[in-house]
This record gives sequence, C-alpha cells and structure tokens, in this order.
Amino acid sequence: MKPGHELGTSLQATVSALLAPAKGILAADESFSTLGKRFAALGIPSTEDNRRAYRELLFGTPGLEEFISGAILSDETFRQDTASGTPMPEVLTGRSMVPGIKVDAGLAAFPGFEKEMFTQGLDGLRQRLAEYRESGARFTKWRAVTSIGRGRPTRTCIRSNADALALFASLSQEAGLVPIVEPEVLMDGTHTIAVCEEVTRAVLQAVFDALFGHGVRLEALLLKTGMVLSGTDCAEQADDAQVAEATLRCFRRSVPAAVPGIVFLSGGQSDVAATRRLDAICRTGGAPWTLGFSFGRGLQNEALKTWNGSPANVAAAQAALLHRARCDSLALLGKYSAEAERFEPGQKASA
Ligand code: 5MM
Repeated sequence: MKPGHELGTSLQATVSALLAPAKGILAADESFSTLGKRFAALGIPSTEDNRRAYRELLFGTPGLEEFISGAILSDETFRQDTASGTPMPEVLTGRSMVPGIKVDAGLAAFPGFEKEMFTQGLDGLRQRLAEYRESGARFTKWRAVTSIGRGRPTRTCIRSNADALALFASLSQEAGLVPIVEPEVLMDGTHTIAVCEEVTRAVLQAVFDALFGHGVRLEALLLKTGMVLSGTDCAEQADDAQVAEATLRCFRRSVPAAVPGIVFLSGGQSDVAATRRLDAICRTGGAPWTLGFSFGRGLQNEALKTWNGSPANVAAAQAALLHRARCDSLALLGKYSAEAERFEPGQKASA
C-alpha cells in the first residue's frame, strides 16, 4: 500500500458487500469457448439467446441473494438485457447482489515454455475498466493459471503471471473497482498434496510480492484461489482434514493479514466435495481473512444439467442452484453436513 494512500470508501463498501457473512460469489463469467464446451456436453446449442437465457435463469433465482453477495459476469452478459429488457447488471443490483466483470481475455501459450500459459488482456484495459465502472460494475476479476508437471511451473511463468495480476489489480483500483486476483493452481496431475502446497505457496508469494511492488492496496482486493489438494491422478488422495490443514498453513505463510478476504474457486472438484472441504476449512477457524467461495462449476453443475436448455426446467434448475448455494453458505459457517443435502428449498442456511 502506498504510504498515506487511504482506502476509498466505495472500494471498502464493495469489499464489505462481497464478504457479507455466510455469502459467496457466483462465478458466471465463462468465456464463449468454456460455456460452449459445457453446453455442448449436454447438447445445448451455444447461441446468444441460450447464453442469455441461462444467465438470466441464474441471476433470477428466487432467494439467491440470501446466500450470494455478487456475481462475476463475462463481457457478453454484462452488455445483455433479459428477455423483458432489464440490463443484466441491474438484475443483480435490484436484488442487492454486486455485479462484477471478468476482464482478462483468456489464456495463451507461454512462448518458449512448454505447457505453460499466460493471461491476455492488458491492452486497452484502463479504458475498458472506466466503461465497466460507468455501466455499473463494482469489481473485476483476472485469472492466471499455473500447472504442475515435469519441470513445471517455471519461475519465469510464475513471475510473469504475477506481474500481470498486479498490473490488473492496480488499474482496477485506479478505476474504483475492487480486483479479484485469481491465481489458480490446476488440480490436474499426479502430484501429491505436499507438491500442491509448495507450488501454491510459491505462486502466492510471487503474487503478493508483485502486488506490493505495484503499490496495490491489499485492503481493497480479494484473493481467489484453489484449495490445496492432491493432484487429480495422485494415487494417494488427502482427506478433508488434511486439505483444510494444508490450505490454511499455506495461506498463513503467504497471504498478508491485510487482505480482507480469500474466496475459493471449485477448480473441477465435485459440487459436494468442494462444499465438504470448504466446511472443513471454515470449521478449523483462526484465519485472519474472511473466507468465502466464488465457485463456477461448484455452484452451477447441477443447475445447468437440470435446465438442459429447456424453458420448462427453469424453476427446477433454479432450485438446484439455490440448494447448492445454501449448502456452500452453511459450509462458510462450518455447519454443513450430509443432512444439509436434504434441505428443502425455503429453509435458511442458519437454521
Ligand atoms: C477457475 O475458474 C473460475 C472458477 O470456476 P470453478 O469454480 O468452476 O473452478 C472461473 O471464474 C473462471 O475463471 C471462469 O469460468 C472463466 O473461465 P474462462 O476460461 O471461460 O475464461
């Protein structure tokens, strides 16, 4: 933080709203290609109308605001209106949820570094941020990806992605937008949980070094990252207690206490596993940051399957989303159990 640089009131208000107790952030910012793949897996054509209808379904879920504080939109959704003509960001603000925008332009191969990726989107970013702020966005998100494998990650790739995240964060705060800084360590691989912890620590330390170097106000950002997990193909899978212990130890060693909140991505875990592990982490307690979730697949999987592109399934899909959000909310309170999976719509997370 630059000496004497006070935290702007509006940034602070956005941080507080996003970190409201027992609420998480809905990540609905899939790019055309990602959403296209998820639709294709179910045979849903990825037309502009279908994408709009799906996002309208998500944001229009009755009662969602009880468990969800904000949503991350893609550029297309941010500029879309609902079928009845309401701009999508207004659907959210009208229901006390904060609209945010994914501002990175996706991943590209890192030249000279096999299987490593860098995140595009810095060109023209200052102007885009001003436009998004003017149109109602209150926070932004930028995702960088680190993969684990033979010789990976390299220090060069970690450093380069950290610098881009810091520049994005700095530009966002300049525009009056709270940055969600998302360095994701992918689950894919045969690595152990110990390797994931070591890589996550190295990535987070590089990110905070870069944020500090760029004068980014730590009090006015959120960190979005994964849990510390065994690689998907690792023969020995850590249990929930080990995940909670490794995740919190890793964060304590690398995330400054000045950061107000850490929100988890689900990263390809099953919906229930993500909820269960979130619960284990939150039950452990003692974290200096507020913990939250910003799941994409972890919140949407069941809703998307249930909808399946049919208007007749909208209410059932919304019930599926609400159920998952309620379970994740309970996890933030450390009150999730298998019993919660049987909750009827309408019950409160605090019940
Ligand atoms: C890691 O992906 C983010 C969290 O989603 P999961 O909980 O499913 O892991 C997510 O916000 C992601 O950044 C967006 O879906 C955008 O990704 P693309 O690749 O479509 O830009």
